[in-house]
This record gives sequence, structure tokens and C-alpha cells, in this order.
Amino acid sequence: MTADARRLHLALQKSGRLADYSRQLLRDAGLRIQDGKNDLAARVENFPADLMFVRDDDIPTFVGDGVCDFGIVGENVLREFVLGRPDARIEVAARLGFGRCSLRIAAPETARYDGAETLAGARIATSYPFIVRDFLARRGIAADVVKMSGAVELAPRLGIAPFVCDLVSTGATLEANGLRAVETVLESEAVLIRTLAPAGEGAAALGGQLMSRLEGVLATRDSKYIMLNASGEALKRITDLLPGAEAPTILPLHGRPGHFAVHAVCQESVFWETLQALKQAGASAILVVPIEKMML
Ligand code: PRT
Ligand code: ZN
Repeated sequence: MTADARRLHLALQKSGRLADYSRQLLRDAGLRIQDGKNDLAARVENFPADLMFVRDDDIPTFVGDGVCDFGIVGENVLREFVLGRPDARIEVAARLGFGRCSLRIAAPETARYDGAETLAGARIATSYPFIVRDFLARRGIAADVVKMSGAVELAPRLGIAPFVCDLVSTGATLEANGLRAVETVLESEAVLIRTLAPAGEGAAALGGQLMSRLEGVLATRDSKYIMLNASGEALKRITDLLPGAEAPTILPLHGRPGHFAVHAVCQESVFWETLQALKQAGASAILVVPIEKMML
């Protein structure tokens, strides 16, 4: 393949919890995904990239082998894969902030639990045997890990294992099955992964362009532009309160000596509590506006 003919290959989940968010992220980065008949692959019309739609479990393999340059997958799936293949040629290029969940060990609500030592000699059913074994090994606990590919929460009732280790977001599934979380093994969110397999110069340049667009989208997601007025003596208190703002712009207000306009990009969510605190600190005419595009 010649360098100028090179297109990037991206692996996304075909359907499931990450599928819509993954496509939306690419759209937000300005990529127009061609609506085709083929639901396994799609071309990006305005950027040299092709998308492959696969099971999330296959994404680390494709990226590690260099079949795909990038992929979007949950950290839970990535970590399970990497623990099984420590030489995997994959790096995390960005944390994406969606698909948040935690991998937790749970026990029947009525069972006694006095800390991780309670797990010694017990059986734990999970779809993530490498992660659970690693968690136990780090604590010097010997337990029996049983792999199940689904319906893990049924294991205690079926007599397969008294403990389970499964993903939890709201906790409703655990509750519905009479289980309670006792340990958090991993906090997870979707990540953009990138191959470390040799990909040629054309791919490196394209990858850089894609990353710079995605970083722009991620930076603006929670970012807000905040404007307010304040008197000179309140400035220090106010700028200390601005969440994630590095260097606010401070401009004198025309016709109001000793008063200033403060403009800042806040790289974190701006909550009502923050606005109230700003007001109490002496800010007035506070305006918070979304940022559409940003290139860092
Ligand atoms: O078909 P494919 O293999 O691609 O998809 P999948 O069925 O393996 O995965 P999918 O789409 O269910 O999840 C994809 C990724 O989303 C996971 O690998 C996690 O990184 C992330 N994620 C976020 C979750 C959850 N939240 C989640 N709640 N994955 C699974 N769950 C399960 C949870 O285990 C429970 O059974 O959803 C159920 C509801 O959870 P509660 O706690 O809200 O009741
Ligand atoms: Zn899966």
C-alpha cells in the first residue's frame, strides 16, 4: 500500500452501549460517515478513514495486530485483553468519558463480608478472569475464579459460586438479584486505543490529524466560556473559584474605574453552586456559554 493511498482503519462496536457514543464522537470531530448497505464497514466521506463495526471483545485484537489503527473500547475489555497478552501492541490514546461503569465483586445481601480476606478460598464467577485473578494476586488472596461469559449475576442462585465479579452502573441488576457490591476491582470508561504495530508514515500523519480533532472535541465537551464583571479587590477570590481555568483574561470596564470584565475558558463543568459562589465573592453579570470548537 503506498503512503498516499493509505486510509486509517478504525474499529468501533457494532451495536451495544458504546456504539452510538463512538459514532457521535467521530461526527463531532467532523467525520461524515457514509450511510451504506454494509453494516460491517463504512467509509468516511471527508477524511481518509474506514470504519469497521465489530464486537467490542474483538477490538483490542484488531488494534494490537495493526489491522486497525484505532479502536474504541471499554477499559474493562482492554485490561482483560492486555493481562492475557502482556506484549499487546496497544496504547491508550485518550479517555473518552462515556461508558462509565465499575467492575465489582458482589455477594448475596445476606452473606457475611469482612473485607477482601473473606474471599480467600471462595469461588468467584466472572467474565473477567484475568482482571479478578490480578486483583486477588495483588492482595495475596488465593481464590477460585470461574469464567462465565454471561448471566454472571445468576451464579450464586445457581450454586455456581457464592461471589460474582461483574460490571455495575446503576446497581439495579445487582439489587434485582439480591446481591450487594463488596469490592471495586476497576473503574472503567470508554477509551480510544491506538496500535503500536508499525503502520507506515502516511498512517502516522493521518493518525496525528485525527487525534488533534478528537482532542479538540474532548476538550470542548465539558468546557464553557465564562464571562463576568468584578471589582478589583474581588478579582483574586473570583479567579480562584473558576473551575479548571488557567489564565483568565481581565479587561478594564469602560467608564467604571476599578471594575473589570473576566473572561475564561473553564475546562470543567460549571455548576449552579459555582455561580452562586462567584456571586457571593462579588461577581456580577455572570454569563456561561458553550464552546463549539477548540483546537489546542
Ligand atoms: O456485542 P458486544 O460484545 O459488542 O457487546 P457487549 O454485550 O459485550 O457489551 P455492552 O454493549 O453491553 O457493553 C459495552 C461496554 O459498555 C462494556 O464493556 C463496558 O465498558 C460499558 N458499560 C457501561 C457497561 C455497563 N455500563 C453496564 N451497566 N457494560 C455492561 N453493563 C451491564 C451490567 O453488567 C449489568 O448487567 O449492564 C447491566 C445493567 O447494569 P446496572 O448496574 O445499571 O443494573
Ligand atoms: Zn462484548
